[in-house]
Amino acid sequence: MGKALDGVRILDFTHVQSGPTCTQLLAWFGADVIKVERAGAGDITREQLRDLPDADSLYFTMLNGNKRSLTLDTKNPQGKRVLERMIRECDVLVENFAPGALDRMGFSWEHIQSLNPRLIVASVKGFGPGPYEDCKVYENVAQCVGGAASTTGFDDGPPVVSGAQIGDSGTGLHLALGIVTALFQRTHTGRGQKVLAAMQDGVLNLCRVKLRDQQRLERTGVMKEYPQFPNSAFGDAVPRAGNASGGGQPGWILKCKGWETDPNAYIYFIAQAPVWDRICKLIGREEWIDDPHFATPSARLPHLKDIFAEIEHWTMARTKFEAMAVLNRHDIPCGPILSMKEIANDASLRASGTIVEVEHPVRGKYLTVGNPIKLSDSPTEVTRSPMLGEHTDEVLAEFGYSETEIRSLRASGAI
Ligand code: CAO
Repeated sequence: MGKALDGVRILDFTHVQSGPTCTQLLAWFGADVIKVERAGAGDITREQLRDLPDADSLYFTMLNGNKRSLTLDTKNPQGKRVLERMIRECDVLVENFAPGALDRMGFSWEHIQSLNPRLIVASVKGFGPGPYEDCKVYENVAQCVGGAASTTGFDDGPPVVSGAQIGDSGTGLHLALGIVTALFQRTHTGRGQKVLAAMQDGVLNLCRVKLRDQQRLERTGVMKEYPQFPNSAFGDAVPRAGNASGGGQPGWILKCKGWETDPNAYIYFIAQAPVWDRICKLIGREEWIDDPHFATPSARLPHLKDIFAEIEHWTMARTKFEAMAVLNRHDIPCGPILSMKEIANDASLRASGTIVEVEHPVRGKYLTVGNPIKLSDSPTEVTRSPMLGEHTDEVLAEFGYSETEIRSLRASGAI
């Protein structure tokens, strides 16, 4: 079966996490992703957080599957000529260098356009245009400047960053959408274009409910679904909301059996309005169904702490999986807090291809995430990450270089 992006050739100058997530997604959809790395060095993550002495790290292998690796020194005069030839024949160039690096290499937008006006040039940067546009940015910086950190954590503690890599992988997702959209537009216009995904913008896009709440707060001075209500005062900016549910359905994380020794023996419980009567019956508080202090969602808001404390008596008598089974029978939305160990061993995630085991020539078997987006006509087969320069000769041959020319490029230090 063919793949959605069959025939799309991508020149992949990405490194670390944000850009590689984007190009790995495109590779999963069938694009030919040629990862360009410096000989002898490669993507810095190949050697970061190594768990095996001489094997590419899991950091690298889990972000670069389904790609080919070509070594090329783009600051070497002959390397520059190779890059020019590749630009003429590729569809997309993706990069997440520090601001200005592509220009410093001699590949300005104007130069690239003169070589191939159909090329889409896609970039991740920390910030969009403005006072910080020249700054380098990593994941947690993006979470801090995009509104995630100030709104995550508990009210009486400092800002907290999330384990979800919304700055890097989140921006990679945004960029991938920008690229396929630009490819679609090119089918009408015949022209390439620049695609920019700034990490600050990507994080803010994922935090839009907090920008919503900022405006609600400014208008009304209070947000009744936040745990600060009704006992603490609100300031002038959206506060940290602990584990309160962001939407109109109140939720909280509750202890389950074993919480004293297991840090993940908890469940997220949503006191959804349509099933309020079932919740009351289940926890033995049937009188709350008609009690005017508890009967309606707005009446319940000032008592959420007490309500969840009562529900917690019920959850603490069960394991998180027992609680989940019973709650689901009653159609009450909930979610056990799953550890990474539990997720790694989850049979259904493996069966669906969301967690995949692949074989690597140096490190042996390793687990990686598979494509979280399933297309019925474009199935994803996850393959291992490439060794540094594994495909240099193969790729150069496809771009018309003879064996003699490849030997001479190697002698010059260009590849
Ligand atoms: N041949 C020759 N030179 C190459 C090359 C190649 N194949 N690949 C990279 N280089 C050069 C670049 O041209 C650059 O040279 P100059 O500094 O002379 O312009 C140099 O290598 C370093 O590239 P860099 O600036 O991107 O790398 P860094 O380690 O200094 O910064 C990072 C890393 C991530 C902070 C920066 O790239 C960045 O801010 N990127 C944008 C935001 C981003 O994606 N951040 C997420 C990273 S994941 O947490």
